[in-house]
Amino acid sequence: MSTAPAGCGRGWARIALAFLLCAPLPRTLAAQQGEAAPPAAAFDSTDVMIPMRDGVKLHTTIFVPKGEHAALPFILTRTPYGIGHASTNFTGYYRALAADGYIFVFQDIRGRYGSEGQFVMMRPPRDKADKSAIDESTDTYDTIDWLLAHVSNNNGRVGMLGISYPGWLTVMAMLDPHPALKAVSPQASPADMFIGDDFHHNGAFRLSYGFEYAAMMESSKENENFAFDRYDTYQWYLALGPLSNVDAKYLHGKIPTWENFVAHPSDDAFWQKQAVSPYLTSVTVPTLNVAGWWDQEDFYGPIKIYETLEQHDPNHLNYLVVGPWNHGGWARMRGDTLGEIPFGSPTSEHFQTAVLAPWFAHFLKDRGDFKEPEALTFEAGDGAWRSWDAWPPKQQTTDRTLYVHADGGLSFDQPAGGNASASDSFVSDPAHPVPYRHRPIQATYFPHGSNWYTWLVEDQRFVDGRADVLTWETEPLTEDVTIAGSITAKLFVSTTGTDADWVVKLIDVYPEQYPQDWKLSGWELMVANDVFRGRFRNGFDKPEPFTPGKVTPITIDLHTQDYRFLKGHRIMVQVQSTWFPLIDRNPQTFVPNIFKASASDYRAATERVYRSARYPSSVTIPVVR
Ligand code: PG9
Repeated sequence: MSTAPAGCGRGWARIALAFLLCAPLPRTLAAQQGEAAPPAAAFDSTDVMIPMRDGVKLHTTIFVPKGEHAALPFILTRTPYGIGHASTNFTGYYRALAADGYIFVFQDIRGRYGSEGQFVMMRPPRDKADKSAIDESTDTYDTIDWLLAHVSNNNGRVGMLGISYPGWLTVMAMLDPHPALKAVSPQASPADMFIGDDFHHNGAFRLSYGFEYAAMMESSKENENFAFDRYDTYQWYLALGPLSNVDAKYLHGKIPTWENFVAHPSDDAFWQKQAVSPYLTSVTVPTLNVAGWWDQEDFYGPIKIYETLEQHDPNHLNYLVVGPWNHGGWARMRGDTLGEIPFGSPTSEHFQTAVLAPWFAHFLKDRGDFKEPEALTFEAGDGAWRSWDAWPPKQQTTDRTLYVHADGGLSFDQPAGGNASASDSFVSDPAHPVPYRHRPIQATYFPHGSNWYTWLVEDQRFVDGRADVLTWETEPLTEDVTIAGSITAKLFVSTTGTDADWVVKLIDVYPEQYPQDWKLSGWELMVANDVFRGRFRNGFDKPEPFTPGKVTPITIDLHTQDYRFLKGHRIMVQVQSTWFPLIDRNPQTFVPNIFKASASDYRAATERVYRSARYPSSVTIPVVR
């Protein structure tokens, strides 16, 4: 290999340590967890600075298995988080691949850690009319070109994978793929930062994540967590007051991503240029999309990317796997539990050894043991993997609608009766927002432990008794109800304010007596959820005030799920208007830009959810026949 070593300092040592765990091993859980790690000497590693077409050099580490071997394919991961960090996080996952023999390549993207150039958060694809333009796609192309020419004994094929930002970088590589890129696995990649991923959901700003992530990424070239002066960030964000205080008190205009949040409060050209769907007009490379049902960061994205590619897949190269995982859980944990919820088997190990490794081996090494269905999903509640010929399934389900009723009832019966204004209501007070998870709410990346990673599976009883959370539930189910596919809430609402958020949660309520696992007795597990910022009900680029008191329909996409509500459990629906500080507080008074609202704009309002024959609020679920 003719390379230019860039030094073997602290970074190199971290990576080498990580790769103690990435050498070939038998692909069994016992081997992954129990056996001593093979020596670092299993790989020759080299640090290089790879030149891009504009002269910027990107810091890259290459790990070649030692000893005699046939020509090997590359597995490439590009990351903004520091290549030592990426590889240490992904230990088990890379180990499953290493068992097959690959040349592993990790790269710091432009402007991050050891690489030159300028970092741009989610740099949009370049304007192809500008021949000198660069983007993450050209950087990947140039990297692959260099690897093929400079690393000896490669087989001319490259696979690429990554989770979240590195997943999105994988999607970018697919746009103009290098001819040697033969298989990709974008995992938990965001698709649209205004509609469904890290920064906003349905136009509602993800305050804690957006603020903390932007500050972490743009305060320095390396990750640097914002220093909160409190453990419970619920209090910190409440004390912050209106969002204009973020710059006034803390960021002082120095964090470009925060400035973009403020400058683009609607789904304008800024967000649309960055959203990936319009660029996904063909499946250029075999693609294994991966998502987790309880991904606290990017669940919308991977499903959207799969569904968009699926419209352009005549050669059947586009696949989907969804398991009972949080963000990246398929790579980082056994996957037999998430928080307190058991799944009955080590689902991550299954993914790593029975799906991921055979997938890459098939496309990069011509290995024949590849039997991947179109879509493979883990049906939680039941604890079984299911194969589908389409996702969401087209044939196997019937849409059934659960309606909310008086006295907290929920059933498949449509409401009857002549009183159109039958409804339930609550006062939503921005001064006392509903916490999204139980307090104390540690910072997202709090180094001494944060419940962020498992909040989606927390027991929702922590909001029981709050007067600003509406709850409806079925009688105990007399038979299992299995859902597979898309879930949609349709609310008929009114507000005494002129703007409002609507949060809908679909919940599995365990029986009060649950001897299989007593601590789960009565547990309220969110199966689907999302928030909708009411001003965007007629278009995410068209914010409009509510007319106070006027009944208004709102449709909320609760995404897809594969879940079995077991006999004896109940199905619950909850509605609330705050989810803090996950979502910033809606002032409930319409203002042109919430980032510029003043403290006096934040006012309590009465929110009403109708449940009459004329205005039947409901959640529609795809029930497996
Ligand atoms: N969820 C993270 C992220 C991805 C893309 C943009 C912003 C944040 C991540 O885990 O990489």
